[in-house]
Amino acid sequence: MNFIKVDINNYIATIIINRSEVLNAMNKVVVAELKKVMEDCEENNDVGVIVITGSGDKAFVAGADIKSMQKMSGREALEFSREGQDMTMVIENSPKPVIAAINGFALGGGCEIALACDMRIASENAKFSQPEVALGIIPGWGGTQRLPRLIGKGRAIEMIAGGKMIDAEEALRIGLVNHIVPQSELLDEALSLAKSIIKNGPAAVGAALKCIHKGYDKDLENGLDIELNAFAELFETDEQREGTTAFVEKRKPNFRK
Ligand code: CO8
Repeated sequence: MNFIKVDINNYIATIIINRSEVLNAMNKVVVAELKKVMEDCEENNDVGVIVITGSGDKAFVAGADIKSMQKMSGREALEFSREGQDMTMVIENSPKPVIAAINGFALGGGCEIALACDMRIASENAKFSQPEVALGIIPGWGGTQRLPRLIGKGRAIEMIAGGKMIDAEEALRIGLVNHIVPQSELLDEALSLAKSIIKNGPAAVGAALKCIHKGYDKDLENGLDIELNAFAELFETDEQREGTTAFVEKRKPNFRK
C-alpha cells in the first residue's frame, strides 16, 4: 500500500488515508487501495470495528484528485466514478461498523466517503462541501444519493447545487455528523465509540447494520421482514447462546474467543 496505513489494535482497525501533500486527494490508486484494505478488514477476524481518517491535521480527504480528472474522457470518467462508487459500497456494506473520524476538509469525494460510513465524528476544524458543480461536474461517488438520504432533499440540494462549504457546527445541526470534538480528542473519541461496539456480539452487530442498510429504502412491511429473518438467524449462532447464557449466569459474555 502506497497511500493507506492500517493499524489494528484490540479488534479496531484504524485506516489512515495518507497523501497529505495534496490534502489526501484520491486518485485511482488511492481509491483501489482503500477498497482493498476495507475488503481485507472484512475478512480479518482480528477486526471488529473500522475507523477511517485522513493523515495530518488539515484534511480528511479534499476530494477526488482534480488533476487526474482534468483530461478524462467520458468513458474514463465513467470508470473512475464506478471505481469510487464500488469503494463506497464496500464501506457501506461492511458487516463491521465503520466510523469516519473527520479531521479537517471533507470535500467532494471526501464527503462522499464519510457519507458511506456508518457514523461520522468531526473535529472542530472540519469543513464539509460538495463543490463539484464549481468544477463543472457533479458528485460521482454516491453524494447525490446518500446526502439527501442523510440530511433530507432540500438541504442536500442546497449543498450540492450551491457548493457552499459548511463548518462542523452546521454539519452537526443538519445531521451530517454525529458528534464534534476538539481535534486533539478526535481519534480517542472514535476509538472509545469503537470500544463500546467491540464488546457486543459481532454477528448481532453485523446483522443490525444489514437490517438498517437493506431496510432503509424499503416500505415498513418489507423492512420488518428483513429484521424478522435476521433475528431468527441469530438464534442459530453460538453468539446468541453465549449472550443470553452470560446474562442468566450473571457474567460478562465472551464473544471473541
Ligand atoms: N485534487 C488534487 N489536488 C488537491 C486537491 C484535490 N481535490 N485538493 C487540494 N489539492 C492540492 C492543491 O493543489 C495543493 O497542491 P500544490 O501545493 O501542489 O499546489 C495542495 O493540495 C494544498 O492545497 P491548497 O494549497 O489549495 O490549500 P489551501 O489551504 O489553500 O486550500 C482547499 C484548501 C480549500 C481544500 C483547496 O485545496 C481546494 O479547494 N481543494 C479542492 C477541493 C475540491 O474541489 N474537491 C472536490 C474535488 S471533485 C470530487 O471530489 C468529485 C468526486 C467524484 C469523482 C467522480 C469521478 C469521475
